[in-house]
Amino acid sequence: MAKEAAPKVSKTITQEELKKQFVEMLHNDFQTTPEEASDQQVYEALSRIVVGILKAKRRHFTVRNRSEGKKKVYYLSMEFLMGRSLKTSIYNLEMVDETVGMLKEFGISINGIYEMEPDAGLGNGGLGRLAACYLDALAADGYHATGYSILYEYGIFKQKLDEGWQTELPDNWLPGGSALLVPVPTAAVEVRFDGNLKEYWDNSFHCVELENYTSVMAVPYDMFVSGYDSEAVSKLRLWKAEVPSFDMQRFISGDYSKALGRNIMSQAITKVLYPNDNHAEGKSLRLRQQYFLVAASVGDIVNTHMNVYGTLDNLADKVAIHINDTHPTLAIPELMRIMLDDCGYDWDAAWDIVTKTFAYTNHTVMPEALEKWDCNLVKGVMPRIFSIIVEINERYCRQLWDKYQDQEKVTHMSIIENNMIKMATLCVHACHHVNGVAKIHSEIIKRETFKDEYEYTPEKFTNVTNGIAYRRWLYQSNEGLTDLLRETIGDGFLKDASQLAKFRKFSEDKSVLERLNRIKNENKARFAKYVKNEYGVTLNTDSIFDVQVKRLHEYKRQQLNALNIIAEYNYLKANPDAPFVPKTYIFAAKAAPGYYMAKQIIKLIWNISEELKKDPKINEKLSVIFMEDYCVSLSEILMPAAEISEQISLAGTEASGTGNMKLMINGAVTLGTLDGANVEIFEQVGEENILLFGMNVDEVEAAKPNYKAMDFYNSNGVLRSAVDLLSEGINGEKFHEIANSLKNVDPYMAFADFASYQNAQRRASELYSDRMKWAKMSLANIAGAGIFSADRSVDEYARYIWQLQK
Ligand code: 26Q
Repeated sequence: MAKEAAPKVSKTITQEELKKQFVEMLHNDFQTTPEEASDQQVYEALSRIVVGILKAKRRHFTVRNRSEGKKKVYYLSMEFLMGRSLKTSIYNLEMVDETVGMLKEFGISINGIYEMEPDAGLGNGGLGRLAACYLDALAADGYHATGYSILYEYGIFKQKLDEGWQTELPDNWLPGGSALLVPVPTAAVEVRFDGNLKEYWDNSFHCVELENYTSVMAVPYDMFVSGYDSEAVSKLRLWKAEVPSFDMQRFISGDYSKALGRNIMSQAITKVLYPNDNHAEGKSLRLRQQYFLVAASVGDIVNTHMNVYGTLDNLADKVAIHINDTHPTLAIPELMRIMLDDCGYDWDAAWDIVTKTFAYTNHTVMPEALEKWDCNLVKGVMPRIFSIIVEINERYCRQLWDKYQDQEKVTHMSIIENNMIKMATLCVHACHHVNGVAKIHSEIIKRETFKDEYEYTPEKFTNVTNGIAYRRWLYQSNEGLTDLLRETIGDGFLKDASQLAKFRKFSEDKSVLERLNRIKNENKARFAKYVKNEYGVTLNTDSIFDVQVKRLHEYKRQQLNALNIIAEYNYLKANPDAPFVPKTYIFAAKAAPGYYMAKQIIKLIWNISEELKKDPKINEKLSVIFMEDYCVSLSEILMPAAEISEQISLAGTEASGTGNMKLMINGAVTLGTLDGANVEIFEQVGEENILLFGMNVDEVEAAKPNYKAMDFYNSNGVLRSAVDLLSEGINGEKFHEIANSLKNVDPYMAFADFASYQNAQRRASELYSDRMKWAKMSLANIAGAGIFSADRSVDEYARYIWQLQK
């Protein structure tokens, strides 16, 4: 094997300097010493030092970019699922050795310190984690980027299982999480809600003013994300709602309850993250959250731009604003409002600049996730924004009429239909680019979701396949594999993921393949130890670790996985001594609290797990574990131990998926459908290194109109027995609703793919029996994972959508 990797010397800070700052910080801010300090205090002191370094580095970077007049990108998202930051910052700043060494001098182990940091769970799943990955990648690539979101007091709920039933506990993350936040009260922005519009003419100027509004202050708290081996630092600005001051005027005038009510309403805005994933709930508080985010952010963008350039005329040349799904759509009419009402632009001039500034990413084709807002609600909560949307729509409909002269078509394409505002339609009309998040998804949105819009403005539509901040799941989480890669292909892959392809050369190298197996075994053992500590459950580390971790949703088909496990259980009961490659099925998933069927499916999986435990002979070969509270930190322990990556959504439903990429880069083999980014994983590894099954999109489309689940049920005895067991009871609980839904109304066609899924599972077991062969597949996956780097994704956005210079 090739050279030992040379130790890196930090460009950021020396061990001596770090030690000096650490001792001083503990002394001055915590009145303690390194020897006496608690882990909590060490974590806080270290975090503050790191934040100080990042903040200075960002300032330096900003000053340089400004002096060069470079274009910046602002990424607006209701979610940033950051997870932990301290470790990432220390790795990205390349000060690992210095920090570990310094703490060692005081007998402190760094791993315990990392554990003190709570996850910043300011997101639900894929969309929120993607935003977090992109901040990392933007910095790594050297782009000037700012993310904007909300400082939710409570992030995504903590999941506990009570006999398999999901319960939700509040995620009170701020006590520990605030060590990484920098408040900037001087940059607070006022946001106005409610009220009524007053229109008048002043010297032939049409003026619009809001009266009797409720004022809420948006106070920024900044988080910094360093790029790996880069001068750039991304900033995430999180807005907290604060009431300016108590409305004494209203109180004195006798309107007590209104004064108090508005106060309470204002503070509620940033209280909690909505826990729905791929489901848009039209609640008034959610609408306020969305407007709060965009009004504060656009206000801040405009202030910053005006300070530098003194005009908005060149906004589109210097600023790109990205809208992460439709949730921040109101930024579009908000910028129009500022240009029209505050800056005196005429409509056409303002619209020209706005439409050159915004771009939009679609993340889903699920109809229930496409946002629509009731006109009356929008009119009440933000009257001026509503009137601007109406005007945008009227002008758009006139254009459509001119082109098509087809009333039905115009009505259908209109932004407002049946008294509802269709946010995606507004985005597509106002943005210069619209992209999907994987090749297949970008085709589907052109063909279906935005069919008419694509025909009208085809040039807007493009694809940017998702990517991940891969260093987090490889360099930071899988030490063994990182070492092997450094020894075989050098450490260029840490900065340039495409270099992972060099690893392919070793696909016939027996010693490398054996080493890969050893690394996987070590990671499995480490994970098993974690499971033993947390759950008291012993995992069979000689079994295949088969992993399905993602939000619980029927379209993701955890129920299909469960059905196959039941079928395997039935088989083992009937054939206790038949040869069987042992398997451990690992699940983790949060369900939206109001999603009844999702909670039933969690209960089912938990019950299967318990049922299997009753027969030790079976359990040795077949076991299930449902891990509670899936979050970014848990994924970091789990991914390195995974061998099979379950990506089994019905083709055409999962926009991309990103867990598939995290598992792949850790050497897991995808067992999946041709859906989302699985299609591109297949392109990278070839059919011998992926386990495909099920219908493709065209087959789904053809089969759907006449889908009769019962035909599959009646003709497949193995399937029938598994489904019947749902109704008969598993571990003492009957799952009639799941059974009935699968038999009668299942839009995700689980039965149709069942036989093919079983077949893929069998192939997996066969291949695994030859561990060298499996290691080769694993290697092909690691070597093919390079294109799924967020560094690559972000570079495509920068070049083809935002037109940024490095
Ligand atoms: C909307 C309105 C009101 C309340 C909630 C929502 C809401 C919140 C979150 C709607 C959707 C989401 C999340 C969507 C999401 O995570 N989509 C995933 O995005 C990933 C990144 O592109 C893809 O990889 C996944 O395929 C896609 O499901």
